[in-house]
Amino acid sequence: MNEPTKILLIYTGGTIGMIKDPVTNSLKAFNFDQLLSNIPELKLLSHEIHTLSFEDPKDSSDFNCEDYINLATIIETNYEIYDGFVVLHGSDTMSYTASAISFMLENLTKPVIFTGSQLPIGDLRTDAKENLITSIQIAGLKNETKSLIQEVGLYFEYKLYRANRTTKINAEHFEAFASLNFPAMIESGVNLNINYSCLIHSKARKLKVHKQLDNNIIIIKVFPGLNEATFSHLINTPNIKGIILETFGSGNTKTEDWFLDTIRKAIRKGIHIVNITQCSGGSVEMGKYATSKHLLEAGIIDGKDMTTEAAVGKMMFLLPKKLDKNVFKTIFETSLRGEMK
Ligand code: ASN
Repeated sequence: MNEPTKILLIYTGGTIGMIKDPVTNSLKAFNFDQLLSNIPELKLLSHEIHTLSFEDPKDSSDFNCEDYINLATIIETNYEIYDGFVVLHGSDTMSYTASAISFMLENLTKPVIFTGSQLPIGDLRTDAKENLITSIQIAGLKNETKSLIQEVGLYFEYKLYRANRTTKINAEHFEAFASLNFPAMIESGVNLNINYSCLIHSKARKLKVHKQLDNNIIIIKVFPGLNEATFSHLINTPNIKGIILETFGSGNTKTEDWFLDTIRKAIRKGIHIVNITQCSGGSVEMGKYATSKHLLEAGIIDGKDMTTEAAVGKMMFLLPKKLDKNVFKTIFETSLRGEMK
C-alpha cells in the first residue's frame, strides 16, 4: 500500500487564528489547538497532517527577517520528512514573507503553500476553511511520484498563485490578492483546474537554504511633488545598501538634474538601486520614454515586471552575498524563482 501523503501545517499567526479580545475589542492571536478544533473537516482528508506553531504567533505586520529565517529553518529541518508544507500567515504581509522565502529556498522540489484568511476561522462567514483545506489538498497533489507544485505558492479565494508574483490588493474583499503579471497556477471550482504550462519543474537537487538576509534597504515611491531635500535625505539614509525605487508607469521619473545627480552619486557609492513600477500590473521598460532613458544610463537595475514585495525579498537575499556591482545587477535582472519575465 502507498504511504499517505504527509503535510506539515505551520502556524505563524494572522487573522485566521485570531479571536476578539472581549476587553479591547481588537483581534489577537489565540491558541493553535483551538484553531484546529474549529476545523473538524481536516480529519476527512486522506493526508497525514502534522502541525507546528510559532512559539509566539503574531499579526504579520510584526514580521521581520528573524521570522523569515525561523520559518525557512522549520522547512529545512522537516524537508525530508514531509511531502509538502502549508504556512498559515497573516494576509497583510504574506506576499512579502512568501517572496522572501521563495528566494531563501533554492532547489525546492516540494510545495510550500502560504494561506490565511480575511475573517477568523471561528467566524460563521469565515473564508479560512476553504483556503486552508484546498491549500492542504494542493500541497498533496502529485504528478506520478513527484509533487505537482515545486515552488512557493500563495492560495487565497479559489486561486493558487506563484507567491513572488502576488500583492495584497484589498483589505475588505475575500479576493485579497492579485497576480497581474503571471496567471494563476490553479483555479479551484468543482474541480481543481491546473494551468500546467505555468508550473516550475525543478531538477532533483539538494535543497539549499539561504539564511542570511540584509534589511538595510528602503522603498522610495516617487511622486510629482518630490523635492530635492527629501529625495536626497532618503537616498542618503545611513547604512542603506539597497533602494527599491517605485517609479511611474513603465519606469519613468522626473529628469531634473538634482534628481539624476543624487541617483548617480548613490550608485557610485555602491548602493544598489532597482527600478520597479508603482503600477500594479505591467513592466518597467527603461528607454521606452526619454523620462526613463537617463535612469538606464545611470546604471539603475531593471526590475522589469517584478512586484515591490519580490524586489524587497530579492534585495534582502542578494545583499549579504557581497557581489560585485555589475554581477549584482545581472543577477537581479535574471529570474531566479520565476519572479520576473
Ligand atoms: N492583520 C492581519 C495579519 O496580517 C490581517 C489578516 O491576516 N487578514 O496578520
